[in-house]
Parts: sequence; C-alpha cells; structure tokens
Amino acid sequence: MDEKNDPPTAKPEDEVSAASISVQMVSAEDKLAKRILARKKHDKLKKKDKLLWNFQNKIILFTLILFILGVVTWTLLWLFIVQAENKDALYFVGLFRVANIEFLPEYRQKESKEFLSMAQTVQHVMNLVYTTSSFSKFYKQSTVSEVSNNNNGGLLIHFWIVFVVPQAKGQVLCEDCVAAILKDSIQTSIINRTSVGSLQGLAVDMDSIVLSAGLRSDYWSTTGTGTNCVYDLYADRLHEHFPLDTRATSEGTICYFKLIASVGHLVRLSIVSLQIEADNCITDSLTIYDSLMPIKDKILYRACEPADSLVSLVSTNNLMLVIFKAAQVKEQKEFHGYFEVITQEKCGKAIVTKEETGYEGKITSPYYPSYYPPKCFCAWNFQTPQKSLGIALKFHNYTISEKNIKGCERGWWKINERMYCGYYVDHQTVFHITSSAVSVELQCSSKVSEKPLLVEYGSYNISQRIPCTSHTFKCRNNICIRKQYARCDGTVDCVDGSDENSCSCGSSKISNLISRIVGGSNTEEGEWPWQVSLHFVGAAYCGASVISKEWLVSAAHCFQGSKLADPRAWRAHLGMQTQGRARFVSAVRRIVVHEYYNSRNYDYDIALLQLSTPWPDTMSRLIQPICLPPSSHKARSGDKCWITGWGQKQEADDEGSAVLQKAEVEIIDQTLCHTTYGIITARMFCAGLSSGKRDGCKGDSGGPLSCQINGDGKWFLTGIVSWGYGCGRPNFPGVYTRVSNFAPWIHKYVPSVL
Ligand code: 4AZ
Repeated sequence: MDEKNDPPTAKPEDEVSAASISVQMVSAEDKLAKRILARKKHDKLKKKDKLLWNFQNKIILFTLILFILGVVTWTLLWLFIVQAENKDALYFVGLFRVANIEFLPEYRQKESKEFLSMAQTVQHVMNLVYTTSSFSKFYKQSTVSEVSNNNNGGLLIHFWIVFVVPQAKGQVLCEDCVAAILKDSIQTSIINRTSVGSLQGLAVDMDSIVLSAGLRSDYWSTTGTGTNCVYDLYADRLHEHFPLDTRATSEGTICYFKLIASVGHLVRLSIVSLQIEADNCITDSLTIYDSLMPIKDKILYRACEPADSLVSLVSTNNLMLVIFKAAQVKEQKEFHGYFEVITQEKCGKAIVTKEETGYEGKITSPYYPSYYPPKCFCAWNFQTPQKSLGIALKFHNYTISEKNIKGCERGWWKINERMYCGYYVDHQTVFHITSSAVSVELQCSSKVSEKPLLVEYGSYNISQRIPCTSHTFKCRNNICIRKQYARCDGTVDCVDGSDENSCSCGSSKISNLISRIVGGSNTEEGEWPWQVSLHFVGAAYCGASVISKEWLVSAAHCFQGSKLADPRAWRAHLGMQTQGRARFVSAVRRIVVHEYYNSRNYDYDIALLQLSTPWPDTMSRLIQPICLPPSSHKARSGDKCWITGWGQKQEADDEGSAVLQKAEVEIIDQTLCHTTYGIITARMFCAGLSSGKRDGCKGDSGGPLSCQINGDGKWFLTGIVSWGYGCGRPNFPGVYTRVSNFAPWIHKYVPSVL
C-alpha cells in the first residue's frame, strides 16, 4: 500500500496531538539542550577567547612596556653620551706687559698692519705655550684684543684665551691653573732678579700677569662682533671733563667705555648719576676695571644699585674700563658721568706740629676725596716741637687696631714700627701716640678701591699724667684720662682703645625677666631692643638680631630659594613689640648667606642682612645692638638664656603671635643633643627644657637666643633659632646656630663689630 495515498486514519485528537506534542517536545528539548550546549560551547569559546584576548593583551602590554622602557633607556643613554660629549667653550681674559717693545700709535687701530702683526706675534707665542701644556687638547685659540701703552713702559697686551672642554671636565681649567701655565713658561734670570723674563722671545713682566675667567658675551663684544656699544676714548688734556652718558634701550644694553689717558697720567672716573635696578648686580650693574678688559681681579668698583651722589675712582695706570649693563627696561635706566686725566700723586709728607696742642691739620688717602686705588703707599713723618708733646690722630669713620695673625683687608698701618689694621666704622676714633717723633705709614691692601680717608692730626700733652680721680676715666693700661664719661662715647680716648672696646651692645634698658611663662609670655617694649621682625612681601616670616647700625644677623634658611634670596622682597621691622607697630622699618640692601650653608641639614645656618637705611640714633632707647660672643666663648650645658620671637605659640597654631614672646631656656648637653637628633654638627647646639614646653616655633627662625655670659649684665647673641622636631615636644629641644663659631665670618662683613 502506498502510504501517501492512504486516507489518514482517524486517531483520537488527543493522541495525535499528544503524539505530535510529544514529538515536538522532544525536538524542542533537544534544541534547547543543543542551544544550551551551544551557548556553553560559545561561552567556553568566549572564555577561551577572552583568555586568549587577555593573553594577547598582556603580550601587547608587555611589548609596549618593553618598548617604552627601551625608548627611555635609549634616550637616557643618548642624553648621557651627548651630555658627556657636549662641549663648552671656556673664556679667560688677561693681560701682561711686554717690556722691550716700544708703543706705536698705530696699535690703536685694530685694522692696522702694525696691530695685526703684533697681535699675530703674541697669539703665536700663546699658541706655543698652551699647545705644549697639559691643557693642549682643550686649547682652541688666543686673541689679542688690545695693545696699549702704559705708565710702566713697553706694551700692555690684553688677550682672551678660549678652551673647548667637555662639560664633565669643565672644572679642570681653573683660573690659577691657566695663569700658572703662562707664568711657568716665562724664563726669568736668577742673576739679575728682575720680574721680566722671556716668553718665547717676548720680554714679559711676570708681576704684570693677571688672568681670570671671562664671559662669552664680553669675549664677543670686546673682540669685535658682539655689541656696537663699545667706545675707545683717548684723552690727554689734564683735568678736562670728558662726558660719559648712556641710556639703556628697551631690549637691554651693555656698553663698554675704554678710557685711556696719555702716558704718565691716571684716569679719574666720576659717577654723577646711575639709574639701574637694585638686584645685587644680577641684571644691572656699573663695573669699573683697572684694565681695558673685564678682568675680575682688576675690578675697582661695582655699583649694583641706583646712586645720585658723586663717587669718583682713580686707576692705578693710564687706563680704565667702564661697563654699564642693564636688562630689559621697564623704567628708565641710565648712567651719567665723566672722566678726567689726572697726574700721579705722591702720598705723605713731613709735618712739624705747632707748639699749641689740639688738632691743626688733615692728612688724607691718595686722590682724596676720590676713592683711593688698591695700590698705594703713604708715609707721613710727624715731629712735635717738644718731647712732652705726642701726636693725636682723629680718624673719620675709620679705626685702627693692632694687627692680628690674619692680616689686614682694609689697609695696613705702621706707626712707629707697630702694625695695625684699618677698618671702616660709623664714627670717628682718636689714636694717641706717646712720642714726639712719629712715623705713620699706610699701605693699601684691598683688591678694590676704598672709601676716601680723612685723618685730623695735632699734638697733645703726654707729660701731663693726670692723677686718677672720680672725674677721670681709667683705661685698661691704668692710665687715667681727663674725660670722666669716656666709655662708649664713640671716640677712642685711651691709647689702648679700651674705652671703646665692646661698647654699645647688649644693653636692654628694661629688665623684666621674672617670668610666669609656660611656653612664653608677653614682653615689654624695649626689653629686647636687638629683636627684629623680618617681613617677606609684607608678612612676618623670620626673626633677626641687630648687631650694628646697619647689619642684622639671621638664619640662612630664611633666605633659601630665589624669591626668598631677593633682598627687595624683605623689610626689617626694628624697635617693635607688637606686629605692625615698628618704630623703624628699613628695606634690605644685601643678604649674605653663609657660603657653607647646607640646606639638607641646616649646617652653617647663619646669614647677615645689611639694611638700606641704618637705624637712627634717636631710636637708641628701643633699638640696640646685641653683643657678639667671642670665638673663645663656650656655651655650657645648664646655662640659662632667653629666646624671643613672634612665631607660633603652639605647633598646631596657624599664625604667629602679635606681641613679642619670650621664654627662658636651658642650654642642653651636646652629647644629649646628638643622641636626640643624630645630625648635630659643631655649628649647632640644643636648648629648651626636657619637658618641652619652652621652645621656638615656626616664625621664630633667625631670631636670637640671648645670654648674659659675663655677669656684667650685657647680653650676647649665643644662638640663632634654627630648627627642631616640632615645637615644644618633650625631649625634642630646639636647635640653634652656635654664633661664637662665626665671629671671624661676621667680622669680615661687619668690621665695626669687634
Ligand atoms: C621654624 O619652622 C621652626 N622647635 C623654628 C624652630 C623650631 C621648629 C621650627 C624648633 O621656624
């Protein structure tokens, strides 16, 4: 039977449907299972894919990292190699005198065959010297920039030497080393003992050689290609004023004035006015050299701030260089002055004083009232008419004291075979010599020009030994003088200077030290007259102490960073008890941070600040200097001292105190201090209380730790608030700069503080 044609057998619907359903059900389940299986498979695959994808990703990421690492390493390596191979041109500028060649006027013309031939000869000699030296592989060339006449005869040759050195090796070419090569190449004769020797046939004066590192910009400007503001000015008419005027252009200016006087004469430059920005000579300056090229060792004078009063300077030879530098101009920057040709002066004379006692005449430094040049020698011989009369010298703004082992930086004085050093101070001092025949010699010893000196002289009666009474003053050498109140009156009356020794410092008019403090307590007005508040761009930032009419001592770390190091940003508030009520406020002219200050461990944490305006005498009730402890002073553990400041009263506070606070602290044993902090150097000491409580805090830095060390009531600046762990924490005392270590350093900048 053909199944297809058979009529469908009637089947109960249920059955049929059931059968069909069941069939259908089977197939749906199957499908579902299949689908689930497929999904599972798919999921598995997906997972696998994902895994694979993750794996691929990781590989890609890994490769990428490897690539980046490679690039970084390569760049660093490249930088390192390039850096190592990077070369710097180093410029040295100098001069020497050739004794055996006559000057020709043609040498003034740089294009003349005479100049070119002379320059070539010298350059050839210099090439020989340096190509056969240990620096031969760095030596590039020498250029003669000036051939001039001079007062010592022969020719004065100014030259530049250029070396090309890999950056890493830049330091090997020190100024002294480059100069030594030149000096060592000169053959001098031991027999005739002159300073002139032979340098490859040139008769070079050994004593005339000066050499220093120079600037690339100066090299290009003075060898003919840099700036067009270069003037060669010759003058021979005595005392005629030749004007020098220049005004900075908007892009900034650098001008060179080479001044040459006729042989046998000197150049005197007078600065009439100078308008520049006062920024410590960083961008603007007026520099005067005792040479025709900018040789550092030949700087006579440098002005870093505007000036309106007349300053004049004298050269030691017939030449001078004036460089005016001014950066981009916002306000007007200019220099006005003039130069003259002057004759050389003989300094000193024989003086016979009159019968009557009293001041009768003046002696001065050479070329007075000009600044006097670094090379000078004066000899005055005084004779009084009677054996009973001695010589009195009244130094204006200057003093002399017996020479120490270090030598003198501001002039040597020899008075009847005894040596003294001179110092500039802000008052006059009197020196008596108990002899009727007195020889006084001055020898200049500074490298730069010095302020003019004026000394009045006269005779005084030595024979009249005054008996010591209640109306006399007894000097340390037991000689009594007629002045009852001679002590610290600003005039040296005792021959040994003992009436003016360690004067006018460390005296507080008010003494109110019965303290009820826990931590600190308010001070009285005038109680700490040396305390200064230093404001940085208008806000109290650090403390400082007055040590003279124009100098303050503070902490170096207060001036760390270019903004804080800029003196223009600071104001010193003196004679102040409550913030905002200072009796005297001054701008800061100069900040001298100790050259060894270490910002990592606060070693050598000391700085000096010079005020733009000295505080006036009329303020002396509320402003007084504190005494500096001598080098020999040892702060002993257990000594009680006081700290003062407007800093925070608590570590957690966020602002300082309005009223000056004081707290008594105790100096802590150095070993204990070391055990606490570990990194305590010889320039530091600890002070506080073991309970904490009394301590300096943020804002007190730079301020004084004042101690009475002698039992004579005088206060000494034993410490400077420097650092510490937090403020007032038990067992973590404050750390202070040990000021006695810095007496010579301070004295170098502030000679009036003895
Ligand atoms: C500061 O920041 C400071 N406890 C000064 C002193 C001390 C801590 C901090 C000593 O100026």
